[in-house]
Amino acid sequence: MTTSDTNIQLYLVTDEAACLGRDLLWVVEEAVQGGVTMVQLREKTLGTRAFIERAKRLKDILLPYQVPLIINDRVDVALAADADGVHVGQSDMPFEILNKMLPPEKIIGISVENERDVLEAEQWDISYLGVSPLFETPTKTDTKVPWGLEGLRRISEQSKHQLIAIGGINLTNAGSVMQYGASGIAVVSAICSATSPYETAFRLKSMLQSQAISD
Ligand code: TZP
Ligand code: MG
Repeated sequence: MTTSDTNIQLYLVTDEAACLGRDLLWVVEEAVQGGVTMVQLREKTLGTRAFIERAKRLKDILLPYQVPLIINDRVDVALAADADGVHVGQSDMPFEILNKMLPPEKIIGISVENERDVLEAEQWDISYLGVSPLFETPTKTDTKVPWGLEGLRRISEQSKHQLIAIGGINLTNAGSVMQYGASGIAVVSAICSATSPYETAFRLKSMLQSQAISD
């Protein structure tokens, strides 16, 4: 199995602020039991040591479920916690350097915000492209212009990579996102802020699976 075969169908990106005061690790485990296939630990305020500690605890939780742990932005934290990979944006560590720093089996995901980013990423052996943002979202307001469903379709016609759409995706629109060429969806609030993260992950997963079967 190469990293590009990784099952990223239902990707949970964490945000403690979206968890309605509940413990983030509890929310993640519920979601994984419901069907999440990959988790990205995204921490913008933790110090390095606390970030590593949290990553290690999350890794211990995810291990029995065989769900990969991806670290947002911080290759040093990913290496320290022996996480399964790193997700970077366009202003983070450049791919060529990241690729040298990480062992070859690690997953690397990159956000693409415009057509130029997509073209550039075609030359790289990356695990997936994060199509960011697909729709406007209150969870992240410093984003570029949303791709929209037609933008997603355009990328899917050009790119060899798995496409994971992120931004404003929920139970209502997840089905159409898949119809427009995504191989998976990444969500924050749809799961972190759900009354039952388990139930919502389960319903999202069932929807994605039925979509895959009808293809
Ligand atoms: N990157 C692009 S949009 C986004 C990130 C981290 C936030 C997505 O949050 P939500 O709640 O799923 O719209
Ligand atoms: Mg980043």
